[in-house]
Amino acid sequence: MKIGLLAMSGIRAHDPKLLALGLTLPGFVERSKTIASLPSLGLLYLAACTPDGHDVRYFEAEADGLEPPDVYDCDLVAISTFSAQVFEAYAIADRLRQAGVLVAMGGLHVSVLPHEAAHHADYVIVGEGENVWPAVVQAAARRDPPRRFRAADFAPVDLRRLPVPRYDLLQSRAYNRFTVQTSRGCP
Ligand code: B12
Repeated sequence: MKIGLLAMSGIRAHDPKLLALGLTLPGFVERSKTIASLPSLGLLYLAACTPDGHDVRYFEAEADGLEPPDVYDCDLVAISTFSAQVFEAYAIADRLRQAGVLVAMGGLHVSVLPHEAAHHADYVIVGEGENVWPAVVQAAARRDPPRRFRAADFAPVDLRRLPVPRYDLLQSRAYNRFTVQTSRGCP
């Protein structure tokens, strides 16, 4: 399968009432061009945990709310989103599914509101993705009907055994920094 990993890039935090008052936060927006150029560590971990035999690519949806056209070449697209970008992520997921692309969604927001995400994704993942992801890929390869996956039903993630995130997938974009992970809190 062709698997696309789609991160929601750019800063979306905004308050319509403050914007209407003229509080456009130019300094924050300028600074955000730097801080928002971090790649999604979660998706790079998933890439590293993808079973062999699949073609994996990393994409970013910019703050214009549009997805890169190449994601439509994928059989499965995994979207990671926080709450700030979740409605854009759902809109992208809806368009992808309409085009016949399978969509998996995970991350903090989706983990808290999986029933909401289930309206927009074929496969909704609750919790840490690494040990669940191979099962999601298998389900997509079989084109299984929509379902929810819970990390709690799989072996707990052992940080000492995690592979190195697939930073090598980030070739086309000039990132100024990369994140690394030293510990995890309560799953
Ligand atoms: C790094 C970081 C950033 C980076 C993000 C870089 C990026 N491209 O991902 C930057 C600096 C850009 C950023 C910005 C913001 N952030 Co921030 N950030 C973090 C931070 C410190 C670490 C995130 C991380 O990398 N975690 C490690 C990875 C491995 O974990 P993960 O992403 O959760 O992924 C795992 C699972 O969730 C799951 N998973 C995730 N996605 C998917 C998808 C699929 C398909 C599957 C199967 C599984 C899966 O599997 C992964 C591996 O286990 C967290 C705090 C934290 N400790 O998590 C806050 C945090 C995520 N940020 C937060 C916030 C509020 C923001 C901002 C809105 C702040 C602001 N006011 O502007 C902005 C929003 C930016 C935007 N695009 O809109 C909140 C989010 C709260 C929420 N409910 O959404 C957090 C939790 C901090 C907090 N407690 O307030 N942030």
